[in-house]
Amino acid sequence: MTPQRSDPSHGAWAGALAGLLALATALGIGELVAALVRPGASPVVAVGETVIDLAPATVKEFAIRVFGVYDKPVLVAGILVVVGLLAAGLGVRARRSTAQAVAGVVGLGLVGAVAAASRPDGGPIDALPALAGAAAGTAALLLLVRPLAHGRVAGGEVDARADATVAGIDRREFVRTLALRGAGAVAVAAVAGGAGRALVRPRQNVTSSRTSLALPAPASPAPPIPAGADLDVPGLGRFVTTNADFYRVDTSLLLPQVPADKWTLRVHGMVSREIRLTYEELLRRPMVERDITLACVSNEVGGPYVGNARWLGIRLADLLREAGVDPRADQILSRSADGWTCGTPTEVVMDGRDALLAVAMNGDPLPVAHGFPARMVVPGLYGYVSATKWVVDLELTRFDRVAAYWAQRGWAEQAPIKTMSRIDTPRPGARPSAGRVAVAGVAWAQHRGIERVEVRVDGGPWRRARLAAVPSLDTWRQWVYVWDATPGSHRLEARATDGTGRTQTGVQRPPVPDGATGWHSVDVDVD
Ligand SMILES: Nc1nc2c(c(=O)[nH]1)N[C@H]1C(S)=C(S)[C@@H](COP(=O)(O)O)O[C@H]1N2
Ligand SMILES: [Mo]
Repeated sequence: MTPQRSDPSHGAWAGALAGLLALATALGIGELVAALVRPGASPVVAVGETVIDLAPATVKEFAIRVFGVYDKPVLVAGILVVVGLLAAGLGVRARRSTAQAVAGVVGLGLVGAVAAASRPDGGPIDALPALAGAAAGTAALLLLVRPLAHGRVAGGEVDARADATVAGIDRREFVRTLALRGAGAVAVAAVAGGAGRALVRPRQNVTSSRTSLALPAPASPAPPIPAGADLDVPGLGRFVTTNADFYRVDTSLLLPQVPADKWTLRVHGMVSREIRLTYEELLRRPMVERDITLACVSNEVGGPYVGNARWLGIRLADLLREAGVDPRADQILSRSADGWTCGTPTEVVMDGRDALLAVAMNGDPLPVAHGFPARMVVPGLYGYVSATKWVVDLELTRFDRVAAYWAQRGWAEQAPIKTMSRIDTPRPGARPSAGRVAVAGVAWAQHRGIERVEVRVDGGPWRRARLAAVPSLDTWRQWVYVWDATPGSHRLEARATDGTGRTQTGVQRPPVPDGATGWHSVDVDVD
């Protein structure tokens, strides 16, 4: 039979839909095969993590600032939109040239395959999910567009009526065929994707490993948190950040799931004795418990990426002394289960501060999102140069030999935390009543301590805030200033002075490359 003249728009929509259904099939099969190979080999996860790795520092900073903790869902959604558009385009193309469309699907599959196989924790076999997905996607696309390519339906109503005898039957048959095949594609996608998820969940889940753990009592308990560490000012957070409220920053789309009984830490490189530590051996060591405030270098002035918790762990310095560190090894290159790396100055870890290999956070085994089963915590250094989560490897090396993950991407090699203060209340745009208004917040300069916080109104003289008590130099410190507010618009600013007597600079600088500077300011309208 002769192909009919087609109404291009109708056929195009059907082609685009076919492309999207083929993509859904490919992704579903990809998830299923990834569940069998390695969850991180999921094409979407692998491409997403590759995008994160390739994104320049400024883009990462932008994403964190604009999307905050939702940066990852936004990334995944963005990838799906881009791939969805490509797939729709290939579907449209397939009506004219199935060869070109198939080449496009194979190309997309190869991108996913290369991304998965080249992940730091990946290998050649990780290419399988994307390749299987591409094969399934190709089959689905061919099944769906064959009728379109033959031009039977493309005409839709108009053409069908134009040739009532044949097309009337053809069209109904065509619609039925297409609907059946489309439903088939949806079913394959849903069943395969769902099965993939279901298979991954129990294997991925280290919950039982976490909850069955008995944490040892600390040989060196944390100094008690003094009464008055919490100023109890409404609008001011608690001195201890709960695990649920603690900020999370990392490069992984799929949290590494490392059961405690599978975990080992290798200490090697420029050492005289290599060490391999199991989790059981780790827990048998004398534990130190400390309150330490963690801060992210990406935090804007006034931003939320800082938190304070009680950590339990062993001293990294003890472990390194046992390994016998070569004095020329100025960098501890730590590596996580998912291949992220972090360079910490050996000197800082060895200088007597409470640099920990931590297993617990606020009395619970580390939450998976915060590094279960073990992570590093070093008071005084930004997280990206000190706080490796899911840590499995410590290599003693030199800064002039290896650059860690963020150092390769334009962030500073070394990054001590900058003295910072934040106004938590009143909030920007608040409308307090005239009279006594509590201006309160937190300030931090880990391991140097906060000696003074000052507040000024409308650029006037700096006034001292009252400081809360703290258990050590390694935590943030709450502060409050009682302001006699007068009606009208006002600007509040705060600045801190650390234990060495140095005052926070007012020069405004962005987080890249080694942490934001400037004074936090809040504008309010007093009624
Ligand atoms: N494995 C791994 N550890 C990591 C990161 C990461 O991307 N991967 N990010 C670091 C950064 S930039 C910070 S600020 C802290 C944040 O720790 P948190 O998520 O527990 O708050 O973790 C650090 N440890
Ligand atoms: Mo960070």
